[in-house]
Amino acid sequence: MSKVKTALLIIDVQNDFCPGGALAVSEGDKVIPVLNRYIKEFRKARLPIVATRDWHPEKSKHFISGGGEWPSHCVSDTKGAEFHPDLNVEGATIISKGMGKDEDGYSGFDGVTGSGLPLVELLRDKGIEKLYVCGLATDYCVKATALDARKYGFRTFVLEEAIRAVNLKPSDGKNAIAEMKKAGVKFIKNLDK
Ligand code: VGL
Ligand code: ZN
Repeated sequence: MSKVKTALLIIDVQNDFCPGGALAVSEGDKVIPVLNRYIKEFRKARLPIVATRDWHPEKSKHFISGGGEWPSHCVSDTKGAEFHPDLNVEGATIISKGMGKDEDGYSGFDGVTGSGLPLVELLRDKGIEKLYVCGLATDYCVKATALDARKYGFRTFVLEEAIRAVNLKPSDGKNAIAEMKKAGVKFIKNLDK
């Protein structure tokens, strides 16, 4: 792994985004074995692992019931909001986002740790310069997080085998990848590249 201080940033691998969940992403669970391999490598290298979670209130403008776009999902402290049980998240720093009732919280950079520390401060405190972004969903939270990461000046890589798209429109995932590439996000298949 590279010498530049790097963090693994896992986006929203929660029950509601996996098959059977309230806002299931097709093949969302397929990212899990891939992610578990990355998690192992980061642990071995003693590099930080951060896992974001969508953590909405019961009533939110993010939901159709509140005038938004989505069926209710990832309501805080429900089964659907838990990380998928097969994801090895122990030891990861958890970032919660979308907690306000007027908030979408697509970007991990809209989120905070349990003690209220914003993601960008957590990463800067740890001296992180480079991010590997992965998880769900390509066309919403992965995209928003990767674009913000570029804005904050991080070298940003998306692990292309460890993302899946919602694809409300079939081309959304592809378009999201193009938009990220245009913003300077690199797509890689493996950590050594
Ligand atoms: C997400 C739609 C709604 C995501 C979150 O994690 O990509 N997508 N809320
Ligand atoms: Zn959401």
